[in-house]
Amino acid sequence: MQALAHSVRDRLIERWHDTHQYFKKKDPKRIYFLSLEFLMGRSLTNSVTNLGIQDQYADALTQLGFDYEVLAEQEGDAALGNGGLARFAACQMDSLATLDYPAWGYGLRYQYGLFRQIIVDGFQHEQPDFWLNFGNPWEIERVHVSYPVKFYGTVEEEVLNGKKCKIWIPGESVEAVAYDNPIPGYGTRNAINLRLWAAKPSDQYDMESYTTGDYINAIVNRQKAETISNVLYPDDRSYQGKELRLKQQYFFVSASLQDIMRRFKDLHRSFDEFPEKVALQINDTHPSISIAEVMRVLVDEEHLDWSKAWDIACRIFSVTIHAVQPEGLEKIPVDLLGSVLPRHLEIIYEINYRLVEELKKSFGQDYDKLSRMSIIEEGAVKSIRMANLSLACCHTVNGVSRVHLETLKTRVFKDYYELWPQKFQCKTNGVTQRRWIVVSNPSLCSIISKWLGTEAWIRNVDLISGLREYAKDPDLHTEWKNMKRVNKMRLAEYIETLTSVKVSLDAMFNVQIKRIHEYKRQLLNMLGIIHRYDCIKNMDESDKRRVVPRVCIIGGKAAPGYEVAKKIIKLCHAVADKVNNDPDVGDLLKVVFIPDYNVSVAELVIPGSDLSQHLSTAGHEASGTGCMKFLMNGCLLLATADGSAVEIAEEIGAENMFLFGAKVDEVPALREKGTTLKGSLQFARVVRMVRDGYFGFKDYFKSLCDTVEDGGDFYLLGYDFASYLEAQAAADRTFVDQEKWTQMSILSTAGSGKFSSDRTIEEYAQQSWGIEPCKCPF
Ligand code: C3B
Repeated sequence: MQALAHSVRDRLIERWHDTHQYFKKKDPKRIYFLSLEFLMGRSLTNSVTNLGIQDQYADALTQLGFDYEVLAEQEGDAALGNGGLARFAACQMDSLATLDYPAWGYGLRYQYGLFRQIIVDGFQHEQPDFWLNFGNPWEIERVHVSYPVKFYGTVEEEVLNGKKCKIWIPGESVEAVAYDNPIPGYGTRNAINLRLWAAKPSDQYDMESYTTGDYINAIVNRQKAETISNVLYPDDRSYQGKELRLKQQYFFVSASLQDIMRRFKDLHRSFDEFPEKVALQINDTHPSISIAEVMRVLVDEEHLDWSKAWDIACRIFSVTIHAVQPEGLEKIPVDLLGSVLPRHLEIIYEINYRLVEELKKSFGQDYDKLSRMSIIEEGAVKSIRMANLSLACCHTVNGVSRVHLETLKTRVFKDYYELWPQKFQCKTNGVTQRRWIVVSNPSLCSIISKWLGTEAWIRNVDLISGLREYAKDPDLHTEWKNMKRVNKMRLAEYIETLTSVKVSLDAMFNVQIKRIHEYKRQLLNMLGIIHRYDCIKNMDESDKRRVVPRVCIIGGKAAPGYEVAKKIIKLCHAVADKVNNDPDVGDLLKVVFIPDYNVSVAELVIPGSDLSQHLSTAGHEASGTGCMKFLMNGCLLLATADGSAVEIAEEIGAENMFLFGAKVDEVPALREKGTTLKGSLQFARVVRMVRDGYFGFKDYFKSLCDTVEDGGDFYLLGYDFASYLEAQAAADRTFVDQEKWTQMSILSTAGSGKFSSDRTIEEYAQQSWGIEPCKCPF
């Protein structure tokens, strides 16, 4: 595997090198994509596919006595991210390369990626993912590309050319060393760079300690520097103002900006041209400190006037918000920021002062509004609102689906939207068909190419709609069903190896895989399964014959400190234990929890699924990208009208999916009703079964049951339960009619074109970044 990877890497490096020479020669405007997380998964299969050398490699390996697929399976995932946000960043990199955009990704090279999930007696345990144990063959260490990153210290005033200026006297310096990861495009010579920074001790500040004789402490302090890039924070929504996290953010932002500015200065003398050559994309609010850093460099180091520097900053930055709730937006306590980055705090105060002065011109003395819009949040813990810093500066604020943008406009950033409506744009997410069809579902890939008579859809996915014409063709149906069966067989073998549960290929494979969150409502899924189990238990033999057999597959990680999510995982196991061993049920129902869900598990599960579930309470899922991968693979969707599912329904027709539940605009009123809102009797019955210990662990599950009863049902499981069951029943009825099901499946794939990240990237390039393709000649 290592040898194979290195051989492929050689091919990649040639292209990557040529691409960068070409970019250097042409000097186009570049997009720099700053993200604290990238969930790349495996690289081998994707690289070989994009380079177009899979057949040659497979043949060569056969001659050497190896099997390409077996070797490919050996590769571990690069899991430098938590969930949707990070995987979306990875899809965007693939599209940027494929569409020949002059792009760079910048992030952190964590030594420990997202934890590995181990299940012991049905409980989640976390194990460290030291993914670099055997080295990472895909990266190139650039020992000569390194920059010092400074922290702490004080700010002093100095007079320079008769003008007062501030200088930051830092207290600590850490070296950022570049590790480059080539990202090949498909059907092009272009390969772009994902540059990840690792922290290394810096020599600069140690000399004194050595000379004062404190040798041991000097060494220990050197080593401490490396901890900055050690570990990825495993919670994807709540950030508790931790010093290490702030240091991680500033570390990668500072190194990236030094790199970007060096590249710019190699060819340009004046920062006036900076916005013509540089676009900076902030992926969620995590890298927002880059705004203060650009201001610091331009004002303190390049000695530009404040207003000139601010004008430049406002023209280069755009941001994408992925959160839905204001609580999901990062805040940093003022004391913490002031201690770690004292000069940046001053700069943020200055930005805020000028912002508030400008706001007063529009809103007068409306202090409530001013305080909501301020970058500084007063309160028990005075904090910096990183989202407001981004809103104040960025020329574009992107939402990730239409529903999400509406939420940003009408709730989360209402005041800002009223002030600057032109900044707000919708860029519905997408996923790359290269990884999610070509690599993970080769049989489907061949079918699509055969029926369309071309492989051009792999670069131009709009062509996939051409399948609609054959949605009723019996020959296509036969091929489609065979493809699905083979993929189900692969998945069934995987399930049996992992869990010892044998599943029937005739059953409907019904899947929910994603991070475990209350708003994603895996609990609704479980309660639905319990209801189904309860019904089967109460049936006579003739009724049982009409039941559509189901394999219910669930996978996902819970943040280590998220108790409710961990209880949901335990409930899946407790129910699975009972159901899978009940002779009354047999093949009619199986429940499987797939441990350690990650990108490569998704690549196996998605092609083998019949139905996928996206159950978020309406208004809570910013977009969702898992649903797009299932859609491309012809799995039918059972979903709430939330996030991108609304747009999917428009593309494929609502009649081709199973929609249910309260709508976004109904949710607030339903919540108001609170305790008066009772779930159905069926709902009460299944919750009672859990409460009464039917699946064991009575005391442990009590608090879980409390979350959905007694007026505490914030995510409206009780309210949506009846329509959820109806949608499930509709899925059963359709599944019995295999012709209809297959037709819906084909129409799903055929309607998935809009949800390619290629479309998303084109929109970003044209509407936000103002960049043009720069295609390296072959
Ligand atoms: C996720 C959202 O939860 C998804 O709806 C969305 O599809 C993706 O981002 C990509 O836009 N998200 C996440 O994974 N982590 C966050 N901190 C916030 C949002």
